[in-house]
Amino acid sequence: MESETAPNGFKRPFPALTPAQRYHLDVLGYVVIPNTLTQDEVGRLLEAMYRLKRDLLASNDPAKAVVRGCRLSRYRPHHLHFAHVLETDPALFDYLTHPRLVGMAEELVGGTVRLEESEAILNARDPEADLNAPLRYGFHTGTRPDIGTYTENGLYHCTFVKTLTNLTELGPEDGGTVVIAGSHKVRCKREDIVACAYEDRSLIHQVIAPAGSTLLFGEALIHATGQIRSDRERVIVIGGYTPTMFQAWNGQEPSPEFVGRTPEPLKPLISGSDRWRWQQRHRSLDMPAETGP
Ligand SMILES: O=C(O)CCC(=O)C(=O)O
Repeated sequence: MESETAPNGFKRPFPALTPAQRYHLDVLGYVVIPNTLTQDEVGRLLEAMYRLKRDLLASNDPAKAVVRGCRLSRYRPHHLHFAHVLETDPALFDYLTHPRLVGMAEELVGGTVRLEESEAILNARDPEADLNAPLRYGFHTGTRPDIGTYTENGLYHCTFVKTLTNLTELGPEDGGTVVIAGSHKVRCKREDIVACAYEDRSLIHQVIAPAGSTLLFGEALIHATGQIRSDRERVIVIGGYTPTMFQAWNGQEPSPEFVGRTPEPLKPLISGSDRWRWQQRHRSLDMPAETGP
């Protein structure tokens, strides 16, 4: 298998998924790849996230504070949602430009990508949640099957893709992301699909994975934050990727200074500078995954 080595030398695997992982992604709309990060990478990222949390909460008004380009888009004592973590720490930059993870995103997009957003969530059990009530989730999507998805070589592709990596272990009670399996292809009203999933809860799949594992999915899949029922805090880091001609999420465009400091081979990924020079690339199901150097 040959790698995508752009003239600028940023090498990532193609395809990044094994045929079985790709099939899982096609059928269910997501795949969880265990242990994509080493323990050292997870440790560096956790340190960076705890430092960022400390620095943001040290401000007089954490809901409005901006630290190293990052702000809290959701601020409740048990749930912090960080927007634009890209510029906050080299560990986050390394995560968002991780060749294997970018390769996974490119495989699902079907071509070269730009970073569209960089986020993180640090959450714990909601002290007000009634753990005996039937579970309800904040189900949502970032695109729709008839707008943001297409088929090539018989395989599903999506133009808005996320990699969610958990830095803490996720057991069944630890609030891993939940998804409605198969909803990435169903062209029906979202509320109707959600109603079906509440009626047959086997359709709701939850991430259970060791720390350092990555959930890959396209944003047409209906998904939500899971419910934490344990005493364990959850920390996840999120990369959003789109074709190169798309825009970054509102308020998540990298600063010109940061782009200026970014190594040349990674600039198109970080800044979207390739714009309409999008290079499409589609695998077939039988291609084995390219394993890294
Ligand atoms: O908290 C989670 O696990 C879900 C995050 C999410 O909904 C998203 O990144 O779009």
